[in-house]
Amino acid sequence: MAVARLRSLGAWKALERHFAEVRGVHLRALFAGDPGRGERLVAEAAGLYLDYSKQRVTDETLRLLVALAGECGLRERIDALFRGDKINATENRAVLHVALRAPQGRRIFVDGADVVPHVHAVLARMADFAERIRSGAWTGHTGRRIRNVVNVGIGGSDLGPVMAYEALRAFSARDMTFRFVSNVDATDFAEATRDLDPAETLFVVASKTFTTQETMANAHTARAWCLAALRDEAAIARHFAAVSTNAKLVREFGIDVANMFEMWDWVGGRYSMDSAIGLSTMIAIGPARFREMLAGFHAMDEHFRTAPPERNLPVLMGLLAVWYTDFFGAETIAVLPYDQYLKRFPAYLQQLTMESNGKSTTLAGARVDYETGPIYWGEPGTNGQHSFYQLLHQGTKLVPCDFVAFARSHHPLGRHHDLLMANVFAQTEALAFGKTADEVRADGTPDALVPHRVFEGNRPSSTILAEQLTPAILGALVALYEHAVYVQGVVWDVNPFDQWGVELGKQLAGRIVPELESDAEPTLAHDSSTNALIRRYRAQRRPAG
Ligand code: G6Q
Repeated sequence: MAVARLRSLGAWKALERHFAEVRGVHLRALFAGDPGRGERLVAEAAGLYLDYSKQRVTDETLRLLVALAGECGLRERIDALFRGDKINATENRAVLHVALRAPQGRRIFVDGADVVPHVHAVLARMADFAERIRSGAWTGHTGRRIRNVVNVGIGGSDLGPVMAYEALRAFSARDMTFRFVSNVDATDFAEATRDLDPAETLFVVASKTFTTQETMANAHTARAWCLAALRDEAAIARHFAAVSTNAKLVREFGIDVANMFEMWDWVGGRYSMDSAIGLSTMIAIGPARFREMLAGFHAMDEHFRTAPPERNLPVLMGLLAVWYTDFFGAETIAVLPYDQYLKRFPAYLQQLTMESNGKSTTLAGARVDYETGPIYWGEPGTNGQHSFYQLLHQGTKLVPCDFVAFARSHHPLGRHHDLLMANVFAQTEALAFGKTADEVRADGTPDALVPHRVFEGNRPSSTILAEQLTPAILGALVALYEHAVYVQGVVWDVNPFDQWGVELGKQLAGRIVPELESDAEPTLAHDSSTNALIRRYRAQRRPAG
């Protein structure tokens, strides 16, 4: 029987001993003992500046974490990723999101065929289509130009597109409306389309498999919505495009394959925002900006592939997550973007991180005997400060934080940006250094209140700072997290690229649907709770009388 081996590695054992020595060391002491720490424990790449000096690490911690990565074979695993090896072993697939942003002329092989020319061919087709929509050269069935684009997809076929659209709104065609329908809850479709004119609306049905229940339900509803107004099957060809690997099902749905943009099984859903799944993004920001975004991804890819571990941003961030998860026992990591445009970034990261590393079986099939993927969560600042930051500062849980901020705002209005940035810096400072009882007393605080107003500090954070949120910077930022997740996966010895954990619920729902839809009272053979819930739903779903 396979056995998880991580805890038996020399570097792991050394980290355990080291942790016992440093767990109580306060960031105040680390900074006091090393005046240059704030300028030393930083790294920079692809326009991103990472300050990790406010993390609870010493030089020795970093050395040992890098040694751990070495013992886990990180170098070879990075090479395997970029080579196109079938590192998604449980699905026997290559994992080549890096090929999606490889410049022309790079050669990356899957099963003996260079995939880069295919990537660029699809990008060129997308660019042509996007330009025609944006310029008005492409018209709807009645001859009106397309003003609304609705992306219909879920999971990896939704979260990337919606996050990127929101992030890059400042670069988007402002005379167009972009909406995203994902949930099988009809409210999502109804609210997204209620004020749209079908004659001016294009649906992009984004589904790698073209079988996903939610997306197919929404796509069929979209079709009916379109036909109810336009009353002609021929309209579908003007109002629907598809992104998929499955031409057969796209054709069967009635979408002209001339409007289908291809992707490949070596692109994982949550790693697909710069494949054709990004078609809505490209229509929003235009092909040139889209290419800038890809260049940002690629710059981070190159950094990840070539930089030494101690200066490698994704390696450092991945290892820090391991340090907190497995040694400090931290269960969550907060991602706190101080930019309103990144409001969907935490949700995007939740899929990227948790669907990737929320695993408990090693590649060889053993049950892990250590903690893996932490829970990622967050909200844009400063809103969170007036809500959950209380727990970050004074709660009993250790929550490492990633702050993300930009030197220049797209909206330099009055004092806003200085106020915003003052808050970022203040939060990282308060978390790290806190406020001692003596300092609280010195403010004149009555004795009884002193314990309530003490901030222990020693709460770790990183700050990621960039000049401005541009397409290239967004690309670099997403690639940073993609690769950090890979680093974690390598150490935890899990496959970050499958998602078997989403299957059981799908299967069971498939069995329950007919039980809900049948007219006759079905014979239910679930547990007593599920049976009772189904019965109650059937009894209550029609309004009385
Ligand atoms: C992501 C997952 C998943 C997937 C959705 C949509 O990595 O595989 O979130 O993206 O289930 O799948 P389709 O694109 O096939 O509809």
